[in-house]
Amino acid sequence: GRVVALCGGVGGAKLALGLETALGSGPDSERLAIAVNTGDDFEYLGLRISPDLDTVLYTLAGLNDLTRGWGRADETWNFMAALKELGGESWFSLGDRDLALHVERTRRLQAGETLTSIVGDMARRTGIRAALLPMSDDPVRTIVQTPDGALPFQHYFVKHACQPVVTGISFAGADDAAPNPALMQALADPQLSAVIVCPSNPFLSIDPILAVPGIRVALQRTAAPVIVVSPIVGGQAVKGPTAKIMQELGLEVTSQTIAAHYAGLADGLVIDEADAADAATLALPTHVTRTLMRSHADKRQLADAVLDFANT
Ligand code: FO1
Ligand code: CA
Repeated sequence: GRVVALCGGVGGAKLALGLETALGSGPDSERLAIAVNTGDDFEYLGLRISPDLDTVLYTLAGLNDLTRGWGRADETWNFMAALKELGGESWFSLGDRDLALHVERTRRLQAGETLTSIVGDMARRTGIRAALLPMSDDPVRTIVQTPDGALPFQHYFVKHACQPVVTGISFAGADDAAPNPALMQALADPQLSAVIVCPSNPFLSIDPILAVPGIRVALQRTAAPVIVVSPIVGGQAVKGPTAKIMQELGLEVTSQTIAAHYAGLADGLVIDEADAADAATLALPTHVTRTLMRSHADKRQLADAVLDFANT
């Protein structure tokens, strides 16, 4: 059957790579569709920036930078340095190689092509077998509420380095966005065997996907099991501002909070060995395994465990 993965940036991309390896070696290599958050997207220097799509693209293509967690490996920064000397905006860094993708994507968008078509073509050209699907071709923008007002996501995340207290999160444009048609088709496919929610931030990376009209309902309707991989390990978030934001929103950083967040949607939860004690108190079927993904073998191991759990 087919598998749909919902995914944000780094953590999600790692499992997406594991899933592609696990599924791609079989006879049917077009089995994996990856729905990617575009709520982090914004316009900068006249260019369309799509951080999560690019993290997934670069990770699956083997081009990603491992230490930064975003952008390309073997990157140089001449463009940014020259721009800064000229007094240009430079709080958000685009590497020289990364710039090529941004210029080409923006040109094609301006020529009227959809984001889905552009990403699909770039994925093919970089040797990716899975279908990379932006959650929507329409603009959805994650907005972070703070005591000093609303901030577009990248302003909160990069310009303000996640310092402001988060009092709420909203997804501008979501109500009017159409879900990606290829995603809706994959979710309605009778051959669908599992939906995997990758260990991405539930509030910042997965909620925007679920906010696009039609996607949540499609996940509820499918007969395929919806399996959530918790981004919590040992009562801490693996990466990024997840734990800080959860605390600011008054949520405990536990598997219970993750389970409650996906109540009515998830059929199973995968949690880390470090949180094994939580399993007994969770209302959902739970599978305990190692969820940290450092090596390629880790990614493949988690992918195999999640797919096995989904099929039991
Ligand atoms: N993150 C940073 O912390 N600083 C940057 O200058 C930066 C530039 C950047 C450029 C392209 C891109 O695709 C991602 C970039 N990111 C940067 C990461 C981005 O803010 C995050 O990956 C996400 O939006 C959070 O998931
Ligand atoms: Ca269901």
